[in-house]
Amino acid sequence: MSTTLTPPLKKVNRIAFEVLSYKGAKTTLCAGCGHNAISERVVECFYEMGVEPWNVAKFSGIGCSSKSPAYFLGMSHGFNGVHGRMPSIATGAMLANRTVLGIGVTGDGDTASIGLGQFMHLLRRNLPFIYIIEDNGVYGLTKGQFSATADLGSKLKTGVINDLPPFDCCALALRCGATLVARSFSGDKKQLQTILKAAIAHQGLSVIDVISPCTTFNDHEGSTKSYSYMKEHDEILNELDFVPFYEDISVEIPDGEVREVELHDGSKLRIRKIGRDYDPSSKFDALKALDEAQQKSEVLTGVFYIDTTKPTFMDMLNMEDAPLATLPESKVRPPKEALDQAMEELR
Ligand SMILES: Cc1ncc(C[n+]2csc(CCOP(=O)(O)OP(=O)(O)O)c2C)c(N)n1
Ligand code: SF4
Ligand SMILES: [Mg+2]
Repeated sequence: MSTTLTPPLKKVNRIAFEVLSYKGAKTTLCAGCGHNAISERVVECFYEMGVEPWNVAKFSGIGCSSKSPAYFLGMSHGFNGVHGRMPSIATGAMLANRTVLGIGVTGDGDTASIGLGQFMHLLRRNLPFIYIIEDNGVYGLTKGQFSATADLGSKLKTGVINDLPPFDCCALALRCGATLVARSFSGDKKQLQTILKAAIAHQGLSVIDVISPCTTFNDHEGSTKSYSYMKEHDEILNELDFVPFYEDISVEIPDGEVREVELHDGSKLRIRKIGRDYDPSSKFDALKALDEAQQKSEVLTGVFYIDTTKPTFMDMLNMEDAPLATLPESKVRPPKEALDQAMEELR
């Protein structure tokens, strides 16, 4: 007697893809590196949100962190730029095709040291883009020198003490124009997932600074970016919940305690304050909270600021919806009369 075995049903997301379709190459980073945990969160979030991987473009610069896009979304487009120059490449690409979802992964050196100028200009523009800083306070790839986010007084393995104050990438992002600003820790799976999903749904520039310990060069006693330091000093600002647009969950929200922010695609980010009075639509509150935390040597994590109303760079430039490469010549090339007129004016 023969029995027919039914193969087990494969788990798929809302666009019928398995999680495998969201993975990339096998990582070559060190065991325990925080960057690996962030790649895993990216895979999970893009899978769970049902993002079409072929409609995603990944960007990075140079560093261990900047190698990460190779380890997720293997079916997506990717561009690995020069050290610190990812923002201008990403800006050009996103302008050329506003139908793709852009995600950049960078390091604290890539962003706050060599790439600071590029980062600042990206912040001004509210480009719809997810900008993840994998922040370990050192240049991991070149063997662990201090970066510009290293805290004053923190110590290298060699005993060298950092005598310069750090740039706080979230404070810069708040001051200069990003519309979703958050900090998380690579070891906080739920918080990082929620922030990433909100960033996927947000139409504007999301800056996510993720403290991501470098197990090889900056995970020792005296480091302020180590796993043990984060365990003791992670101060969570708010509890976060993400309700995607395709799950119609209506829950009574108690007045005043939870703020619900509706994102561009109809998803909702629910922000519940913990302890202190805090308004995530106030840059002033956010900067004050960051300053206070720094004075107490705490690492504040959570969503600091969100604004869903500010026009994006594409809106400001009045860009076409269609990718520029698909526009007919009649649209991209000025007619002969326009050129003749310009020449006439130059006479
Ligand atoms: C123009 C240029 N300058 C310097 C370097 C050397 N370099 C490569 S990666 C890096 C720093 C990487 O640090 P970070 O961005 O924090 O990434 P991590 O390796 O810590 O993840 C440096 C200085 C380079 N590749 N190119
Ligand atoms: S050197 Fe540090 S940052 Fe680079 S892969 Fe190893 S642990 Fe990660
Ligand atoms: Mg680094």
